[in-house]
Amino acid sequence: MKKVITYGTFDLFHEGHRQILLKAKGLGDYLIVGITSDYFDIQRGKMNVKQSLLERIEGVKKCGIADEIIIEEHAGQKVADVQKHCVDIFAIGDDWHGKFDYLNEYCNVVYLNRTPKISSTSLREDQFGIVRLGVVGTGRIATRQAHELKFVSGVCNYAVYNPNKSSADKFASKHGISLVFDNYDEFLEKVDAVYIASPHDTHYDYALRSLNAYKHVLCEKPMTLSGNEAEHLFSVAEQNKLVLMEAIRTAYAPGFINLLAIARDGRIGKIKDIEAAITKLIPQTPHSREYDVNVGGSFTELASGSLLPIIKILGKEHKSLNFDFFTNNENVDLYAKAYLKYDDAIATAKTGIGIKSEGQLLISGTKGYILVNSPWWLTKAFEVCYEDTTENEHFSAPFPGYGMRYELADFIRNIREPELVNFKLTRTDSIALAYMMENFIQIRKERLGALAC
Ligand code: C2G
Repeated sequence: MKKVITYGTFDLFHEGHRQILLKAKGLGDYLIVGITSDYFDIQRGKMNVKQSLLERIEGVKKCGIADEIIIEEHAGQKVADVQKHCVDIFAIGDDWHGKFDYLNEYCNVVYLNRTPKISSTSLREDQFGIVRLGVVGTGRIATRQAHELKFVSGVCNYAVYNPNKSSADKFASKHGISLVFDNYDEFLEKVDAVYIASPHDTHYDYALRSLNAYKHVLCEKPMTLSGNEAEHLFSVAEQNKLVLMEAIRTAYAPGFINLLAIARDGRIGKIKDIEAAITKLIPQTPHSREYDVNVGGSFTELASGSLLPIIKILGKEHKSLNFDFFTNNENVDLYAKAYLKYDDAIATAKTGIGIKSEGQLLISGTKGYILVNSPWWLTKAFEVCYEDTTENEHFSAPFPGYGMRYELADFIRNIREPELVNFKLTRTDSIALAYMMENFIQIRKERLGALAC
């Protein structure tokens, strides 16, 4: 008996899938279909898959062509599958031409003609339309976002806004965006959603105006510098049935999601201490926004990231929050340390723009600890360590490019499917972070007052 194997995601099973399975089956007597697991798809950068693994299996089963279905869970599995199932032929669509030649060592590799003009991506787009995204701000982060957006389907960079028209023009021509505005209301009329990447102190106003105009909002961190403002934005979003998300890329990264699950599953015992540090030396120039007297400083710049694992693991009900910091002559913090006390745990979050430190994350428990080396906020890999080092475990996950594609994909998914809960960075997480920002700014101000007396 000649055995054939083929693989795919088979999202929203369509005629192209049916045809390829028929052609594959026609090459032999018995067809094995490998269906990618949800996690493997995320790992290999397929972020907009609509159906769950079970639904996708159901789609393949229903067509009645497959003799056996297996799950593809990781890269490199194909070789093992071919050997384990004594496969004679590996078949795949010719969009993969040449990619699987290495399997010729184990079986015959056949690339089959792909059915034109149909794909899961086009079906998803027909079902939901394409979200027209408007970008607010044209700096470094917006540039990264424009690059990352290319990896997310169902969305396009449609318009750009900057009060300084020539900056917007430059950005638009660099990224192929046709609509350019220096008038915010006119800009809002043309888009379905906005991505706000302007200076911190403009976030609230831009976000509020967008939500009032019934536009979904993805806002760079920190979303606001006051708790009340964050609460207000979320209540307007809820009233107008809109998605409002804070863009902290770490919160959406596969490695970080995995890290949270492992930290919570009890293997390192009861978690008693978390230390998280993010520092990034930023040169001070006359107009650098990071050194702005009112809203600049290491804490507003970086603490959304360093506080994230603390609130995600220990929660938002801390008993106390205190700060130590060093400032420059204008009272802008170059380095800050936040100390959080919980009923049964402690934590510190370090940030620096004028003082450098090791950017690691250390989570200490009664049975072991988790160490994520610098730059931990990408969470590409981490180690779970025990007293008996032979039991140490290593985990890794992808963080391609700038990693913003994950938050963008979740944003688009939440717009299309509002019933899906965003557990990665919730409304209460963002509000808690905004109150901590406010708290820090207040203390920094008070210290300046005390020094002046
Ligand atoms: N396909 C096709 N015609 C289409 C669309 C898809 O022939 N119009 C084929 C693809 O070439 C592939 C199969 O259908 O052989 C499954 O496609 P996807 O679900 O898009 O999965 P893919 O990402 O190609 O997975 O390990 C996974 C595999 O390497 C490929």
